[in-house]
Amino acid sequence: MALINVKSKEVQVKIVYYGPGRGGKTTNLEYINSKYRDQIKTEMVSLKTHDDRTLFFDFLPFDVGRIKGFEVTIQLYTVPGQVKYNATRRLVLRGVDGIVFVADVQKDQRKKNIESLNQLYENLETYNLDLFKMPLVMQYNKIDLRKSNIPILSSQILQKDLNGLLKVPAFEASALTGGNVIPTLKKIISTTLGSIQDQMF
Ligand SMILES: Nc1nc2c(ncn2[C@@H]2O[C@H](COP(=O)(O)OP(=O)(O)OP(=O)(O)O)[C@@H](O)[C@H]2O)c(=O)[nH]1
Ligand SMILES: [Mg+2]
Repeated sequence: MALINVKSKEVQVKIVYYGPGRGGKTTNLEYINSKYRDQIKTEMVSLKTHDDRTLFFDFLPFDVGRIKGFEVTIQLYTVPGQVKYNATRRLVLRGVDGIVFVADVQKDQRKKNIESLNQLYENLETYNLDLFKMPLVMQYNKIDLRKSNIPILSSQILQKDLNGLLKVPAFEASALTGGNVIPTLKKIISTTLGSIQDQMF
């Protein structure tokens, strides 16, 4: 549940970009950071390893203005996707209000996407949260590779693997070029705020 300060009329909403290592979560936030400078009050915080992998999380606060008299700040986080960091992933999910699942469309990442989604389900369970009730958007990232000779998964396969049961909004995207990064963000913000409003008012 979002952090609501009734006295100062502020709401802090936590959205987490989750998915397998090297899928493009940090690149999503970097693109958002570069496009929405005036809505971002502070610097993007990145805690990374020497080779640019996320070590703990990336953090980007995003101001969306007032809703029903409340000043709403969206806090965007990424998790470290490397398999060994599950304890950290679970920690970052604490208090989550909405999730973007960033899948990697490369064919050789098929199993990793599925494993990561299954682990997300389990990690949420430890907080008594149900993935099926969570505001969620799927992003099939690196779609620009279609133009290369790297084999990629079809959207039918991705939908079947990852979204067959969940049936949430899904976007093909390229965080590298910015394709569909902002539509993904807008969708998760509107879904999450909708769900918070239902709980608040
Ligand atoms: N071709 C292509 N490469 C991408 C895209 N998005 C990210 N990458 C590349 O994939 C690599 C990993 O991207 P990151 O954003 O660091 O991935 P991550 O999900 O944050 O990875 P972890 O922090 O390890 O979990 C980088 O070399 C990016 O430039 C994309 O849309 N297309
Ligand atoms: Mg990262």
